[in-house]
Amino acid sequence: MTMKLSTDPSAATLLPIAKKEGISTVWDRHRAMQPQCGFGQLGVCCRICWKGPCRVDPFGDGPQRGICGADADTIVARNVIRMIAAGAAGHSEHGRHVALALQGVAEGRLPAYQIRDEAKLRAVAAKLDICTEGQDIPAIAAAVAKATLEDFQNQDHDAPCNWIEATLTKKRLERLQALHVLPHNIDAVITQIMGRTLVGCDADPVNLILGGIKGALADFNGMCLATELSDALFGTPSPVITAANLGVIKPDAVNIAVHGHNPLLSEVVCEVAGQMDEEARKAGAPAGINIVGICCTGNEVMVRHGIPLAANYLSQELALVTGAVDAMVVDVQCIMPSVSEIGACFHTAVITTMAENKIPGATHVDFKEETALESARRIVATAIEAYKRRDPRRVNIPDFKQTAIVGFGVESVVAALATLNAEDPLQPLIENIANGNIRGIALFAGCNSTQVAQDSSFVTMAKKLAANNVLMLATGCGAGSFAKHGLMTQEATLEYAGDSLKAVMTAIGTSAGLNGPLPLVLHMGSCVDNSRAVQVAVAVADKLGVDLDQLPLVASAPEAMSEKAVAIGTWSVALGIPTHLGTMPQVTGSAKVTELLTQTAKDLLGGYFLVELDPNLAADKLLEVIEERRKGLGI
Ligand code: XCC
Repeated sequence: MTMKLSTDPSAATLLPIAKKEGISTVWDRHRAMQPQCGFGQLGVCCRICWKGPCRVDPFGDGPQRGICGADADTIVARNVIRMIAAGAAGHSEHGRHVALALQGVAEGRLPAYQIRDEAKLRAVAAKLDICTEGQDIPAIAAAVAKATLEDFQNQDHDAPCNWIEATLTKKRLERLQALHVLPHNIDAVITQIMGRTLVGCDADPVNLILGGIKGALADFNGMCLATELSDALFGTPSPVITAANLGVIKPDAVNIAVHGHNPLLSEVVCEVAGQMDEEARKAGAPAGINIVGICCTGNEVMVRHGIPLAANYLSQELALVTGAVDAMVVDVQCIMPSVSEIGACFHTAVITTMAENKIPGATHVDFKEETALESARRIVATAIEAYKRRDPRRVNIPDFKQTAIVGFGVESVVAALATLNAEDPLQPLIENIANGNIRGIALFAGCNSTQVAQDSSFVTMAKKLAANNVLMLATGCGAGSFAKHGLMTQEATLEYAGDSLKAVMTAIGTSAGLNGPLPLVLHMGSCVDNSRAVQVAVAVADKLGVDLDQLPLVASAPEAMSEKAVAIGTWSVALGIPTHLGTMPQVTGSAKVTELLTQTAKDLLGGYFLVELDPNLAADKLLEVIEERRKGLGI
């Protein structure tokens, strides 16, 4: 029996075309990979030294220890925390780039950038306890950048990172401090994970997992600073109406897809594209330049500027199969190396931009913040050149796109609520949670995976949770799924929300001037913007005088795939949030590690992993958790 590959209607249109053209996609490669390695799936394959590879026999017949003597518990724990370190490294490096850019702006070295949201910069400074009285904007930016970069440099183990300290509830910080898992320095914590997992180091699975939790919290710290400083530089999201799915690609425009994660490049490309529109028209594209987004770079420019989203992770190759993408500009993370080969089947220029992220066969345009405008001009000019080579007979743009109302940062959620109660904006939200109109809040995050029919688990779970009056937030490719499937619309709220949720969403949306309800799922941004959802939760918890593990709040990554998702899921657990995974985590080869993450964590942290591959059952389980939490609060 063949499994359905994707529930995205664009895939049904484009996969037969890919097949006809002899282009292999992620789904073809998934099929060719079957059966996948059972040892790897269980996490019991160890490749940490060259005496190996070793693997522990899960049935108990063969070897129970690797050559060095490590058992399944040690091997699984080491493997999973190395994934956390990789995820944390990705997000934090992204954060460091943004912090360095802020520093460069403060020093007047980066002509392509400016502080677009001064109020946000001031708010960030206040949050970090930086005195701004009598200081001008460059001075404040310099102080904020300095305090942020300390989180990569501080050598005092007892002094937690500035950002995490400024972000969480007091009770949560105390609880994490007591477990010695508060990070003091992002780089150091990641390095420690790599060091302790070398051959012949930490063999205690509990100690290893605690080290992993610290790494995950370093990931959280990196995300918070990446989100907030990006807002100061590029603007804080506010609700905007846009569109999603491959139908946003235009047949009569020079189409540039921005793909990856870091907004430093895409922001400048968007700006320069506006200036070079006329050149595109002269080259024969009547609609000028059309920027579309893919993955989280797409989410970043979508929530800030309403740039339409063409694809989430699994359909990035299909964007190229439309034959109408003239340039795909990539920065970091989640870029399939196959894109350069597929681009070469068409006229598409696939352009890498980061020195540490190149792809064979792609064109590399080195991107540095100092010369961002020049690089962006080169990229846009390359796209216009490529457009001239486009073969209109090979253009197949699926006629699918959905409206999406996006851009719900903390500030815009609070602003919407303030239209109901200007004095105390959180009060209407809290009241409606307390009286049960909203049963709870679910944060959907994470990727697509070929282990799941694309987008299907997101959509199934969201519809069920909505019917049961759960307020939903989304980021990353989860947000992409909802946008593509029309769940970020007012119509979706009217169609799928339970009666009481619908009434609340309508009251808020109407008073906020949306002429109807809020969209069913609120798009908070990219993967690093999961920190926005935490901020909302912390504000609610503080107001109620409780900690995060008491709130009727759950998280879900129904189609998780990336090491970054492992890091995010783990900090979510560490913050006290029951966290669902809809794909099998590669830890089940160790009963001890599995128990730690799914049960012991509950006592230690209040949060825990809940694994359920069936999205219907997963939604039921999350509803149960929400009710259990409500009971705990006596509401
Ligand atoms: Fe999407 Fe962020 Fe996952 Fe990558 S990791 S597949 S959510 S683009 Ni964040």
